[in-house]
Amino acid sequence: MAVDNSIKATYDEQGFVVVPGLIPEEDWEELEAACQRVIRKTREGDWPHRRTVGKQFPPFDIDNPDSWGVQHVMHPQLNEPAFGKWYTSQALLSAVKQLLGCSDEELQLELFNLLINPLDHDFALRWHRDDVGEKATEEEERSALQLWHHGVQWNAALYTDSCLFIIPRSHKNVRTPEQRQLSETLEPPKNPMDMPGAIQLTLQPGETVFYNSNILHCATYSSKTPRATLHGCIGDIRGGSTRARNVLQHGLDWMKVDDFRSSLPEDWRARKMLDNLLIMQRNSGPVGYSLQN
Ligand SMILES: O=C(O)CCC(=O)C(=O)O
Ligand SMILES: [Fe+2]
Repeated sequence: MAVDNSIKATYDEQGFVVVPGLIPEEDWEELEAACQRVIRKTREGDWPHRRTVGKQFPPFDIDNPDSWGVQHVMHPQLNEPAFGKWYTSQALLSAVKQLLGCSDEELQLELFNLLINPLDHDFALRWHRDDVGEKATEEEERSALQLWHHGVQWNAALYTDSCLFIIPRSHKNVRTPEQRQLSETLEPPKNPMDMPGAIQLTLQPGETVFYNSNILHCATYSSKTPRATLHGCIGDIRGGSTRARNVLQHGLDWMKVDDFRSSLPEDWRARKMLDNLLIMQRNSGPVGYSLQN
């Protein structure tokens, strides 16, 4: 029997897979410079769309000046074409299509943010699945996991990044009683490695981890360790509106404006991806939020 070495086999089995080399050498400098500019704007208070220390999940507020993420890096007001160029690049989309098992026409443009180190406070996210509430019953958890096959999320590190902890294979399994107990409050863990089955992921510069965003995961952010990690997701329209809440809770109305469309690379696929997102947006009512904040 042929051994299946594809990234998809690992991704399906483990719920994540690490892939090197998706940021082409010749684009690195441009992308890193764009990251540095948007990080500076965010820290200086010139970019309002940010992940605020003190808030783990959307909606983010403005209560703390310190930030752990820059939201909406493809927003035309940031005027940084390097982000849209990479988000729609051949290497990245070819990995995404492999993982989703879908065609170019079925790709759906979704979120693209940048995860950064806070400057003045360490911060952490509790153990969670991105779109399944912490109090979900075993039955609710099982049915949510069964329909989560139409999108993939990734972290692509520009600098060595050890922030993310995950429980391999937990994208297919409901929580054990012990895992449930350690993930049903809003408190981040004192030590993520106390969670049964947890591993800490370390990405070297240029490595990308693709993960099922409903895998159990958490993260710790040290103000001492520089982080610039490209954090995005792409869907597959065969999922219909299953991803609407997860994606639209971040506030994507700005994607409706022509300025955004015309800022995307001159590529039919980028436009088609946007059209697919806009269709999902039109077909969805108010989505609320996935997790308590
Ligand atoms: O910081 C990370 O790598 C994970 C972020 C995360 O889990 C989230 O935004 O839901
Ligand atoms: Fe998450």
